Amino acid sequence: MNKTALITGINGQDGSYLAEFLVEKGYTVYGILKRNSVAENQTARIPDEIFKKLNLRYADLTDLSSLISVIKEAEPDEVYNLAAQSHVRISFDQPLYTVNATGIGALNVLEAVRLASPQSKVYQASSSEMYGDVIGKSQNEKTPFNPQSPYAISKLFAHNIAENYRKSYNMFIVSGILFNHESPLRGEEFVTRKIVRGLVDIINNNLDYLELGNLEAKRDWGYAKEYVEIMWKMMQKNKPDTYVVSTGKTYSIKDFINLCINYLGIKAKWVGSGLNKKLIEKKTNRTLIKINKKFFRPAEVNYLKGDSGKAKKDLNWHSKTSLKELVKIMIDEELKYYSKN
Ligand code: NAP
Ligand code: G4F
Repeated sequence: MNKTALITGINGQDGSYLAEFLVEKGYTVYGILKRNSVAENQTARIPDEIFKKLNLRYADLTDLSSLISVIKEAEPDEVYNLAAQSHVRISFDQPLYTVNATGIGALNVLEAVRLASPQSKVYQASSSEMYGDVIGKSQNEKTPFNPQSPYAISKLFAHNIAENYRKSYNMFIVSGILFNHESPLRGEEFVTRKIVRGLVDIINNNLDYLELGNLEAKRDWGYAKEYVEIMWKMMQKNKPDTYVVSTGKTYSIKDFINLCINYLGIKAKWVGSGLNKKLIEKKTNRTLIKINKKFFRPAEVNYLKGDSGKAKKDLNWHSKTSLKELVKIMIDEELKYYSKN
């Protein structure tokens, strides 16, 4: 195939899966790392045999000249812009950095491509968080956006400027509005991985109890490994477009916990309400999960459920992994990791 791809955010969850996917397709893969990235020398997320084949360079989304240098060197056919300050709660603590990295950073990628390699195709990682306080039962490409956090507002700026560059400069820029997607590679500070890791720590007596925020919010959770394939599929179309990617099913954080404790064989019951809600193990009366208001957000996104009918029709794509299967994948991997360390 002999194609070259550049991935920003290559050491994140999606970047790691995408790097593996593209190397296996025969791509030459470049990736950018920040100076203090965890993956400077190696990353637990990328298998050794794939890591050896990557061309990693230092660059930062907030530094246009570094992006131009890498793009000039790589001359990529495809640029996947996956880098971002991607944590919604942290975007309230670091709003200026988030706008700079996640919003202006995406514009820097577009400008670097426009100036140094305008024929390169670009994928912009847009997010279902842009829907925010949603109107309607499910969200598709025509649903209005109503963002609720500095992160979502930054992503909406990036999404809009990407669509604007597509039109204004006739550049090949696709935008994937991906709903939440999880995996064993998910950062430990996101709720699904935090729950899986926490429960496995508790059953191994390494943690007394887990503290969480709002358990009533609902999310449409898919499997990250499947979602990187559709990023690539969008880039292979003749014309650039915008697509929603989702499972079409929604579950609360509490539903996710219930699936986890069932899979782990923990017999427990929910007691109390609001900030006093707790998960108690039946046999021992021990508290497994408590609520701590520090994990609530100043503004919450209560409900997300995607409609990816357009992706199904145009890209022949649908998600295959149910949430129950995803829970199994994540817990099995966590237990494996635990037994090794
Ligand atoms: P992730 O694990 O948080 O990865 C983000 C990556 O961006 C990390 O590798 C991080 O590097 C890098 N990064 C952060 N700031 C940077 C900067 N200033 N310059 C260069 N690199 C920087 O996120 P993910 O879950 O893989 O998601 C990938 C993309 O899709 C993100 O843009 C996210 O916002 C978006 N998205 C994710 C989801 C989801 O459910 N996962 C859904 C919709 C959209 P370090 O680790 O070295 O800091
Ligand atoms: O796992 P989360 O932090 O993901 P969130 O906020 O939905 O954002 C993720 O998905 C977006 C796509 O919609 C991406 F764009 C974004 O980059 C990121 O990958 O939180 C999910 C829900 C929230 O409602 C939150 O309030 O879980 C709730 N939650 C309850 N307790 C918690 C906690 N979230 C976290 N992170 N930690 C808790 O203790």
